[in-house]
Amino acid sequence: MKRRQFLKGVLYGTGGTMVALGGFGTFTKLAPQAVAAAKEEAKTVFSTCEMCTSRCTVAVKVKNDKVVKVEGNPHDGATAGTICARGNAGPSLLYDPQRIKKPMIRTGDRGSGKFKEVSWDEAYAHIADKVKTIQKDYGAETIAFASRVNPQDQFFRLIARAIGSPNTFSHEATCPMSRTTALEGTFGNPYIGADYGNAKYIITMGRNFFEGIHVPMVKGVMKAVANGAKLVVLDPRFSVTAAKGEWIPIKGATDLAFVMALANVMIKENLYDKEFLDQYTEGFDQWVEAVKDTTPEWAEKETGIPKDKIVEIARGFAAARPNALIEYGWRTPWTPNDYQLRRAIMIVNMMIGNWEVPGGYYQKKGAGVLAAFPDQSGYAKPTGGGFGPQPAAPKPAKGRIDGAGVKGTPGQLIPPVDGAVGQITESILTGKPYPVKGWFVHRFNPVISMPESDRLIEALKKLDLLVVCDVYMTDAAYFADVVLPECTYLERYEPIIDQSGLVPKLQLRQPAVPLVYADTKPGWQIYKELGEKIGIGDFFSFKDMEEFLTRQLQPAGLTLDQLKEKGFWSPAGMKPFFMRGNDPKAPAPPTNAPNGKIAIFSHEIEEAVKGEGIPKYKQYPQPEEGKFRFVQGKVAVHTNAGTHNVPVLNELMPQNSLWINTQSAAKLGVKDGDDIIISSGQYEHKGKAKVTEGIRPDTVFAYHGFGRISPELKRAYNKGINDNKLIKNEIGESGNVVTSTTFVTVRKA
Ligand SMILES: Nc1nc2c(c(=O)[nH]1)N[C@H]1C(S)=C(S)[C@@H](COP(=O)(O)OP(=O)(O)OC[C@H]3O[C@@H](n4cnc5c(=O)[nH]c(N)nc54)[C@H](O)[C@@H]3O)O[C@H]1N2
Ligand SMILES: Nc1nc2c(c(=O)[nH]1)N[C@H]1C(S)=C(S)[C@@H](COP(=O)(O)OP(=O)(O)OC[C@H]3O[C@@H](n4cnc5c(=O)[nH]c(N)nc54)[C@H](O)[C@@H]3O)O[C@H]1N2
Ligand code: SF4
Ligand SMILES: [Mo]
Repeated sequence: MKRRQFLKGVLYGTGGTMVALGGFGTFTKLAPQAVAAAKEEAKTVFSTCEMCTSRCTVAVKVKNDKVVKVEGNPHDGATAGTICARGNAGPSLLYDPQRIKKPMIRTGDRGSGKFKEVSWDEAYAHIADKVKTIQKDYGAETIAFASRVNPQDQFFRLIARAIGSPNTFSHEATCPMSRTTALEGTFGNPYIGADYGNAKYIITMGRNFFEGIHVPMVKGVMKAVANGAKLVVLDPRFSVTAAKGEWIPIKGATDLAFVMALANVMIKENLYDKEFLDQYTEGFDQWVEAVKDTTPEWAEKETGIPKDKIVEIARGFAAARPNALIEYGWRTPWTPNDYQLRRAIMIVNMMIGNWEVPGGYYQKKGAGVLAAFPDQSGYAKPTGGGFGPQPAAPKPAKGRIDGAGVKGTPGQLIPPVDGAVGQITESILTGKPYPVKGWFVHRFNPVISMPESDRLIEALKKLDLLVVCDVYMTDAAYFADVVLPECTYLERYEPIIDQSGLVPKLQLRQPAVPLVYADTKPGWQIYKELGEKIGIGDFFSFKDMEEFLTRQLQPAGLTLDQLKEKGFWSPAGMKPFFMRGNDPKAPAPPTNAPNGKIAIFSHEIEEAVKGEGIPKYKQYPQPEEGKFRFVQGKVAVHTNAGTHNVPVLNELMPQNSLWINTQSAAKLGVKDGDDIIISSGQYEHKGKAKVTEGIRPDTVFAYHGFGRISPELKRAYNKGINDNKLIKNEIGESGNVVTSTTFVTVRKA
């Protein structure tokens, strides 16, 4: 098999993937079931994957109430019926005997690992009791709620609303928050997508499409590359994406200098779309002023990229206008002011007018957006809420601990639906602005996912109540008072998932099989029953998910049975809708930003922090001799900190190692595979070295999510490096964590 085909199979797993993966000896364990299924007809249940939050559509093959295989959904053009290796591993999670099977209450000290199994009723009663005590002694606002964004958030967050806590958080500060802040400040909303498939020139700053997988995006970028698009990859290390394009090993934390130099060249050489800027944007003059001195010569010193290369990229990018894009990033917490990098990226994008045209950026086409276009509005199907009438919620007695969303203050940069989740640790430990006493955690593993694991654990030990709902006894669950076992995504319904892009798309998650472990429950049921026990049951005014989903679909004129047919709904016959299409003069409303113009100068950001309305370069330190910048990223066969204990994925990759450049390693006397100690000064971690040419000499890299702390994750426990043990808990300017500014030293163990 050619290397390219092989990699394609391994990374993107199709029906044919099993063959490729069989080479690892891992999936052969599933083979007897798969063979049996092939002989006798398996039924197909169309649903949505949750092995990561890309949430691809899937076809689940079920035989005698057993999942025998998960495949891509052949009806879905966006994935072309493919899924990745992790999506394939769904059954391995479903049938893992190490899943938590019953609710548990802690019996020993926090971190002692001593728990007893209890009934759901006992678990709810214990939580309700503690909630009431905290409410009485300290106020409901001292109970924080944090989850990884998921369709069941509406049930989880309803507990907070109904008891009167404003402190709800998502994981987003660890992930795309700077991008969200940038998009809101520029376009008035973050629901902006990119049409990779039709792009002729793609520049990506770190965004690693082929390891940080989202199948429709992977398909788009592969299509573009296959059609001859240029792919320029700026990354301090040689990622799989870099291997598919031109690798530019940029110095970490300097990307903004590169982007501002592109703008400088494009303005000097008149390589931008003046008409577009006049018609659709405001504040370009201020940008011209901001980049007048950010020359390629200057940027070469900052970024380490030769000036001629910067000029070449600027010209190549502009020549492909408007069907070209600088990728806006996904995990975007490189530096404290990362949001200004994302702003600058979008400004340079707008300089070539790549807005609402093929190969450019676009407003996602949900029902609300389509409704404004008479020739498209027929395709719009607005969904509704699933709850019945709601009682009035108590007004929180205090504001949020992170000041998110407060106008006229720096907190305005922090999207309040997500919040600066790093502030929870700080408020527990410092009591500022007021202490956090209770913490509910759903589908989120802060101990591994948030910086400074040791400090976070210290904080968890101070809580009066920690409730964790997960499918495993994770590193966070290990310190909890009460652990609630959710069933997996293959066993439950969830609210409608809106995945609209250039066309509307409503996805369904539905149970493929009955509960594997009878004492696990879906999240919606857990929070409904807990709400009833706490005395806020009136808020959960729906009987079950069939009723909830039916209410959601009713305004759209759709039924649950219709969604079950293919697992999703998209309007038949609708073509990808670009508001401007190929007509550069189209009088389309481009954005819902204030003033109806794309905000190159952002009044909102200026209102939050004076002087920041236009991005300006901030220089961050570079590592001195003997130190390395520590960066991290995704690997194709694992998800964040979520899959390292899933049997087949653990077998594929049980641990990580620290990438270190060949010359740097030689100076330290470190050889490939050596045991090493990595030190941040404050914290140390043991690990193994991977000596490679594929990284800058001043940088080291580790795949994220390893080095697990909970001994109950029996396969993943203590294997590899937990990056967040080494990184400080710093809250960036838009509420983001900061993961690319830590310096470490490395020595032989
Ligand atoms: N297989 C797989 N797919 C996933 C996930 C997964 O865990 N596994 N997770 C999903 C999620 S939640 C997300 S957010 C996306 C993330 O997908 P991506 O945004 O692509 O994120 P990462 O892989 O974290 O980071 C990509 C690269 O950033 C580089 N980098 C670090 N610092 C800098 C810097 O200062 N400048 C530049 N230019 N580069 C830098 C790193 O070396 C790394 O190679 O992937 C999603 N898809
Ligand atoms: N230093 C550093 N830190 C990082 C990153 C990095 O690259 N470097 N990556 C960051 C990124 S991009 C992200 S998105 C975050 C991700 O971090 P998290 O938001 O914590 O997400 P995951 O690790 O994907 O999954 C969290 C938990 O969900 C559980 N889970 C899985 N399925 C279910 C389910 O059906 N129900 C329930 N209740 N639980 C379930 C998993 O077992 C896991 O414990 O981490 C971030 N942290
Ligand atoms: S990218 Fe892979 S793991 Fe993530 S939702 Fe899609 S198939 Fe599932
Ligand atoms: Mo993420």
